[in-house]
Amino acid sequence: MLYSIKMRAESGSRHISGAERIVERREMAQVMDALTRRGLEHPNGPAENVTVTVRHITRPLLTIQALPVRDPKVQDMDEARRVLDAELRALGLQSAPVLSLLYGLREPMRGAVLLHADNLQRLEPDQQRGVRATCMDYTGNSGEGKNHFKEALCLASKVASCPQIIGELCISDDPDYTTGYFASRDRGYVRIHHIKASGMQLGGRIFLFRGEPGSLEQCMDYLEHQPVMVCME
Ligand code: WAQ
Ligand code: MG
Ligand code: MG
Ligand code: MG
Repeated sequence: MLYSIKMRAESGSRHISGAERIVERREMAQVMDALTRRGLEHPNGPAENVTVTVRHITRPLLTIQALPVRDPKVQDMDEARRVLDAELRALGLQSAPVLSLLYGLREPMRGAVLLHADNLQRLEPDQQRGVRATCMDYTGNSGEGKNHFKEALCLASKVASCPQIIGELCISDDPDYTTGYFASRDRGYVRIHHIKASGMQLGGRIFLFRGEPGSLEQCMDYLEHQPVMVCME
């Protein structure tokens, strides 16, 4: 029997941090404790409340491979911009409007912008919240500490496996974490150092949607509810 355990930490209405695991019954107490501590001790805190939710998983699990990782040399924000430009243009997108949306996200969102790749319309039902990619974990996760890279690779691998998502852009909302990424099935997970200046509260994600109009529901259902285990091998 498997359980989804999700943690979110808030201060008033401000989102501070979130994390999740998929675990067996015997691991539950220890994982709940670790996630609760993480919510309380987050650098964007202090958190006023931490909510931990446990849900029995009923849908069949999907197991996927982690995206291959690329780590191009990027030494400043100009070079980061050029890498982002090139990745977006390779998808047939104009990069300027997408990047100004990404860098213009000033209100902290819990989820991502879901952006139609061709008409650049925002598709999230709730633009303040955004769309969450949840219900994923690594096979054999030891749960040791917070690792931005590993957690992002898990999320990005799930998101890239969604048939209607052609790419993802991410900037951490942690002020001192200045490495972000672009990810897609074709290009893999492209780490982008210096995606933002150190000390900036700025952060956010954009999922790029391309699909039949009727497939939007399916896409959001997959991102939010399909349990996915990610293999590192
Ligand atoms: N689903 C969708 N969007 C999310 C989710 C989620 N589960 N979690 C966070 N977001 C959005 C939200 O708007 C956050 O403000 C933003 O993404 C950034 O989230 O290779 O730490 O958790 O070293 O701050 C990248 C690692 C780390 C790069 C990303 O994101 C590397 C990170 P954060
Ligand atoms: Mg977060
Ligand atoms: Mg996170
Ligand atoms: Mg964060």
